[in-house]
Amino acid sequence: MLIKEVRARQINDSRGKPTIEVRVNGLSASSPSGKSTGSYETPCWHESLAWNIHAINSLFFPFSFNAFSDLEKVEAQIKKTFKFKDVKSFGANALFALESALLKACAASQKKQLWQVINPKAKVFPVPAGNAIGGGLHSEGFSQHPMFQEFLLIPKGKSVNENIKIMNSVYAELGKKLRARSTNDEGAWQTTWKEQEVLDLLSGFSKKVSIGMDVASSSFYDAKKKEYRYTDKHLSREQQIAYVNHLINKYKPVYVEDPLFEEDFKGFAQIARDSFHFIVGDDLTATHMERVKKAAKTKAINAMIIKPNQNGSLLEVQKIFSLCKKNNLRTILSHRSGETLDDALADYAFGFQADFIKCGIATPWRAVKLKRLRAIELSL
Ligand code: 2PG
Ligand code: MG
Repeated sequence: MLIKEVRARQINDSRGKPTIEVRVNGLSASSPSGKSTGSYETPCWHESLAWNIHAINSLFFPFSFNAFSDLEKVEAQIKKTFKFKDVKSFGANALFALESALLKACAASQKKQLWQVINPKAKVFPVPAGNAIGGGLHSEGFSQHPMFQEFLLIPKGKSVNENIKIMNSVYAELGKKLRARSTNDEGAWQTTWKEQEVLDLLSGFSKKVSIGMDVASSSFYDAKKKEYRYTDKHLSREQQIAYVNHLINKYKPVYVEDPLFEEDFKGFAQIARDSFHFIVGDDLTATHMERVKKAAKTKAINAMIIKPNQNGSLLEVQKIFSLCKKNNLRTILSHRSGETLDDALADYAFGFQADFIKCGIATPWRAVKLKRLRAIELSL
């Protein structure tokens, strides 16, 4: 494929915040943005969104683009043009949208699906993990909410199609039981219920779904006082570990994300050690190669969240997937709380053969990704 036209422009995400959309030969891709961001994420922009839009519109691509590995040429060109040592200096959101648009255009030019450009042999579908009841930073603005950021449904169906139906029906029933009147940033039900009340409610659906939870504990950890600050209690590190272990034993979630703050690799390992479930790093690992290596070496986790726009480079994202597989770490490809209507996440989850895809349940920004995953399943 000849790269004929590359255009970047500003669009709004689901929170109404500006982000980037890149169009390559008429095919577009965009970047989401997080709210409970980890300290180790690559910054979204080099200087600003405006700088990146201008930079992409003036980039010169003196080569053709025919395969995933041609991203190497693109990254080399960016480094050369802007004299960067590391391509991520370009900004993760700008780099991801550009690379994603190039891959989409490449796929279209070869009459392929996006996932086929990543891995034509992909076979196994990721299990959706859908945020059904929310709290934490995603429920900012509501006076009372659980401290945990996400309570996820992990459906027990046999196909993507069946799993989506299960998630939708359980999500609707939960809304009624909670008498919920609003949803938060990710379309998860807003509630005043506390963690254990929510977990008790979810346990009632155990025939259809398993429970996942994103504690996102960095968002309520006070580093000076070394305390996890809940509205009704302040827990020391040891108390937080005991609390999380108690919840794990009682509710048997298949997946617990960021149970401790983002620097406590040792604490993570203490929880993960005798686990039959997945202890997941998100803020801990931040889709950052060095952090993933450290987490693998210290056995801090047995699964991790991968967010392409936490890193920016899809080449590195591919390497991180390989590293996870080598170290027997399960992978969860994830959306962000501020999303766009881009559905490519489904292709990346399937193409990279992630074990799970975390992309929400309700609202157009989330549903579009599930719809795409179902379309891939139907096409095979
Ligand atoms: C998370 C994500 C997505 P954010 O913490 O896992 O659910 O939130 O995009 O706000 O970082
Ligand atoms: Mg998280």
